Amino acid sequence: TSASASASGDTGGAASSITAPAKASKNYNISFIQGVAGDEFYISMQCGIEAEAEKLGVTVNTQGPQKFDPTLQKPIVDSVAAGKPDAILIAPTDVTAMQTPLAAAAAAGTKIVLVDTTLNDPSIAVTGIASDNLGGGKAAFEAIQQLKPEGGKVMVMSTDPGISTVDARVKGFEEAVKTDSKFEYVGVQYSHNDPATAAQLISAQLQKDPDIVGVFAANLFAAEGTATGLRQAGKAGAVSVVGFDAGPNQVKALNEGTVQALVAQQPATIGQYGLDAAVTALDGGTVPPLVQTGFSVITKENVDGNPAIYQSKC
Ligand code: T6T
Repeated sequence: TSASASASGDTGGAASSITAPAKASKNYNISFIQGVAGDEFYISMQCGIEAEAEKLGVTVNTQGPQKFDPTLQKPIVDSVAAGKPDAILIAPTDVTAMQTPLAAAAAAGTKIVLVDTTLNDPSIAVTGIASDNLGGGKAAFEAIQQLKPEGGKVMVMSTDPGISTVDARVKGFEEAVKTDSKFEYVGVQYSHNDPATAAQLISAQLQKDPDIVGVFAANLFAAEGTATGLRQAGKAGAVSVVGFDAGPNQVKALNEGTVQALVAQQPATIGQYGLDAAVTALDGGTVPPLVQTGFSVITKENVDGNPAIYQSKC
């Protein structure tokens, strides 16, 4: 069934992989700037990048802001760019706010590779590598349909507007809900990537709509807070939750029955392809402008030992 283990197939014209070069022609100096530090999605991506860097013989330095916030990420970009690295792999925290700093770094000769999130104008970058986020949002709704075949009210817990990944997931979910008249969409809440805020927002929404049957939590921290809020409201298990991402906390919530399904991305692969793209471009080769990686759906049935679960360290 589609909720047990579906890989995304439709790349909408994007490439689905990047060919790895055998070795870099020299030891390039590459920086990886995460969307936020301490997030298992970006930790797993870092692991993929570092493993590939070792294979190709280049040096990678990783850092990330303390919050998923362009006002904190921009100074990191500016200071990294001032050191004129050969390439920057980055998950921009906002499609608009990160455009100018990254365009400036590109204009100064640093190759930019967008990993996970993108920009309003990604043409300043060598390539952009991301999950099929639109398809992932649709898969999240399909999981809710299976969990609640009788239908009812559903909502989305997102992080912030202006983040390409979660915006695409919300859109994919919303479009899918519209195709099934048994379901009523009560809207999206923005939790600013803060689990405590997500927990507050979910309990407020449950006061307003006590008959909500399903929640799509659009990333790791939205899912964490949604699970907490439902537990506090005594609604854990009664309301079905499908979360994006599969960190240790989400796996715990799945096993406890607070969350029923997880859409797991492939962060290590995104990182690996990002590093491959940077080295290929630095050595004068060409890479596809857009690469889309897949996802899988994890439930209680297939969670044990599932290789798609994110890492907390490499
Ligand atoms: O869902 C991932 C990532 O894809 C998104 O852009 C931001 O949130 C995460 O890092 C999970 O916390």
